[in-house]
Amino acid sequence: MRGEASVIDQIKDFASWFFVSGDPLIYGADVAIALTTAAIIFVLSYFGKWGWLWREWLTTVDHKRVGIMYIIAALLMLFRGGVDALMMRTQLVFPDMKFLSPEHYNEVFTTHGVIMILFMAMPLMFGLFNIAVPLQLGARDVAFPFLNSLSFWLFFFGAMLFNMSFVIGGSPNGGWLSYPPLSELTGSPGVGEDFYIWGIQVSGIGSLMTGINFIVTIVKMRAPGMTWSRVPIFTWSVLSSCIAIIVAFPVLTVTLALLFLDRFLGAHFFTMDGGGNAMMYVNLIWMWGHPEVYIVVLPAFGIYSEVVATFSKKRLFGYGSMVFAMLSISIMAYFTWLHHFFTMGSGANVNIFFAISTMIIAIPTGVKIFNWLFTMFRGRISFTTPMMWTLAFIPCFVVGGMTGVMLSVAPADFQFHNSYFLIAHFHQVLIGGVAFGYFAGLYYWWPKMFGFKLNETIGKWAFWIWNIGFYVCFMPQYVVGLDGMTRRINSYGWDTGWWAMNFTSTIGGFLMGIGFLFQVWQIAHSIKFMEKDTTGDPWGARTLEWSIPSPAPLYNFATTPLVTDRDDWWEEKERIAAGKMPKEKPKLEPIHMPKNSPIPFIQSICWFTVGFGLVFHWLWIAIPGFVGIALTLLAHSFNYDTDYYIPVDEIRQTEAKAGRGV
Ligand code: HEM
Ligand SMILES: [Cu+2]
Repeated sequence: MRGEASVIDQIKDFASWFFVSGDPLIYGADVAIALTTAAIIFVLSYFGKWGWLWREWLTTVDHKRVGIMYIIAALLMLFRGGVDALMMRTQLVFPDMKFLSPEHYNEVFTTHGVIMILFMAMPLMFGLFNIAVPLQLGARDVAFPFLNSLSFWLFFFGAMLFNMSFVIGGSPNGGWLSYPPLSELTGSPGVGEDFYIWGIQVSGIGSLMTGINFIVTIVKMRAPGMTWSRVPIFTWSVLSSCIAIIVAFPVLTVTLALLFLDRFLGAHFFTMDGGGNAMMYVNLIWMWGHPEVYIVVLPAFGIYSEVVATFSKKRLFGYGSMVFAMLSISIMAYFTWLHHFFTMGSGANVNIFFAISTMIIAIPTGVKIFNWLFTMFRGRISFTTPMMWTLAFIPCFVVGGMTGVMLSVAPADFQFHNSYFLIAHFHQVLIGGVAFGYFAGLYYWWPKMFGFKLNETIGKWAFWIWNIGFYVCFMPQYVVGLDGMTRRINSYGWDTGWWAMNFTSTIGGFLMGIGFLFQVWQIAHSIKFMEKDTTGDPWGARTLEWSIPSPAPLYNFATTPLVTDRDDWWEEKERIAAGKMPKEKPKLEPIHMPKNSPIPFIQSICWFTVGFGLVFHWLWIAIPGFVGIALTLLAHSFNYDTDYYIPVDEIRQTEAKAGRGV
C-alpha cells in the first residue's frame, strides 16, 4: 500500500512542478486551450477537412499560402500579446491592486515584448513579403519554395514552444532580451529562460533562411527588363531589411547558444564568476536587437511608399533617394547599438560616438518623410483605409523619432533611462511605424490574397478607435516618465501623483483593444458580405502584382511579363488609355512548378521536440528529435521528385475562368 501512495505522490509532485498552477488566469488559459483544440478537431472532423488541410496548407510550398499562414499566426499572436498588454495596464490602474504579483508582472512584460516583436511583427512582415514580393517581381515563386515553407514552420513551432511556457514549466521573466545574470541559472532557476532560448532559436533559424531566400529571390528572379532602377520600392525595402537580417540573426543565434551553454553545461560566458562577463551579453544581444527594430520598420517604409504613390495617383517622389535612404539605414543600424546602455559605464568617448551615430540615422528617415509629403503634394488623394493608416503614421513617427533623438543625447539618457518616457517612445515607433504600416499593407494587399476588399466603413471605425486609443495611451506615459516613473514596475505609491496619468493610459490601451476587435469584426463581416474583385486591380495601382487576377492563380503569371518601366503596370494602363496597343505577350508555355512536401512540417516538429527536450534536460526526448531532423534532411536530399509542369490547356482554362483571354 505504501508503495502505491508514494507513486501517486510522485505523480502529484511531478504534475505540480510540470504544470503551472495556482493562478485563476492560468486555469482560464488551460480551459481556453483545451476548448480551442477540441473545437478545431471537431470542426475539421465534422466537415471532413483533415485531408484538405494537409494537402492544401500544411504541406504547401506556394508563397501566397505560406504568406497567408504567416499572417493568420501573427494576428493570433497580436491577440495574445495584446491581452498581456491589457493585463499590465489593468494592474497599473490601481497601484495596490493584487491582480498581477511582481513575479507574474515580470513574466507578462517579458512574454509581451518577445511575442510582439518576434512572433507578431516578424511573421506579419514575412507574411507580407511572401504575398507581395514574388508578384511584384513578376516571378512564379520565391527562389527556394521548399526552404520558404520550412522557414514558416520553424517560426510556427518556435512560437508554439515559447507560448507553451505559459502553462507548462513556467514563463521566462528576464525581460524581452533576457539579460544575465537574471537569465542565468542563479537568477532564473526555472525552465522559463530555456523556453525563451529555444523558442527564439528555432524560429530565428527560420528568419535567417527567409532573409537569404528573399535576397536571392530579388537578385535572381526579377522579370526580364526589371533593372534595379525599376524594382518596386516595397521590394527594395524588403531587400534592405533582409540584408540586415542575414547579418543580425547569426549574432542572435550565437548569443543564445552561449547563454544556453551557461545554463545547460555550467559554462561561464556571461556569469558573474568563473571569468564570465555579463556586459558581453548586453553588447551581443543589442548588436542583433538594434538592427532588429530597423528590420521590422524598413518594410513598413516600403509599404507606405507604395500606398502613398497608389492613392495619390502619382509616381513616388525621390525614388532614388528612398532606395539610398533605406540601404544606408540597414547599414547604419549596426553602429548604434550601444545607445541602449549609455548608463552602463562605457565612458564618455564611446557614448559620444554612439550618440552621434544615432542622431545621424534620423537624417535618411527625415528624407523619406519629405519624399512622402512631396508625393502627396498636388496628387489626387483618395482616403482609403491603407492611405489613412499611412497618413496617421507620419505625425506619429515624427514625434516618436524626435523623442528617440532626445533619448540619444547620452547625458539626458541618464535621466530618461528605463523610465516610462522610453516605453512611450518605443511604442510610438513600433506601433505608429511598424504596426500601422503592416495594417496598411494588410488592407492594401488583402484583395490580392483573397479576391475581395475589406469593408471600408468598419475599417475606418477601427482606424479612429486605434488612433485615439494610441494617443490616449502613450502621451501620458511621456509625462509620468519625465516625472520619474520607471518601467517594469507593477506598483507605485499613491503619493507619487502618477495615478491620473496611468489611469488615462489604461483607458487608451483598452481603446486600442476595442480597435482590434473592430478589425476582427471587419474581417468577419467582409468574409460574409464580400464583394468580389473581378478586376484584379481594385485600387488602380501601379506595380505588376495588380496586372494579374485576384486572388492570384497558382502560377501567378500566365506568361512572364516583360518590364519596360518603373511602375510598369501603371504605364501599361496609360498606354492602353491613350489608345496604343498593349504590350505583346509571349505564347503560353507549360509552367514549371515545385511540388508540395510534408518535410518542412515534420522537420519543424522535430525541432520543437529537440527544444522541448532540452528545456527540461530530457535527452530521451531531445535525441529522437535530432534523429528526426537528420532523417528528414536525408529524405529530402534523396527526393528527386520535386517538381512538375502545368500544361498549357490548364493555364488557358484557369485564365478564362478569371475572365482573361490568352
Ligand atoms: C497594443 C498596445 C500596447 C500596449 C497597451 C502595450 C503596453 C505595454 C506595457 C504596459 C509594457 C510594460 C511596461 C513596463 O512595465 O515596463 C510594454 C512593454 C513592451 N512592449 Fe508593449 N504594448 C502594446 C503594443 C506593443 C507592440 C505592438 C510592440 C512591438 C511590436 C510592443 C513591444 C513591447 C516591448 C518590446 C516591451 C518591453 C518588454 C520588456 O520590458 O522586456 N508593445 N508594453
Ligand atoms: Cu537602438
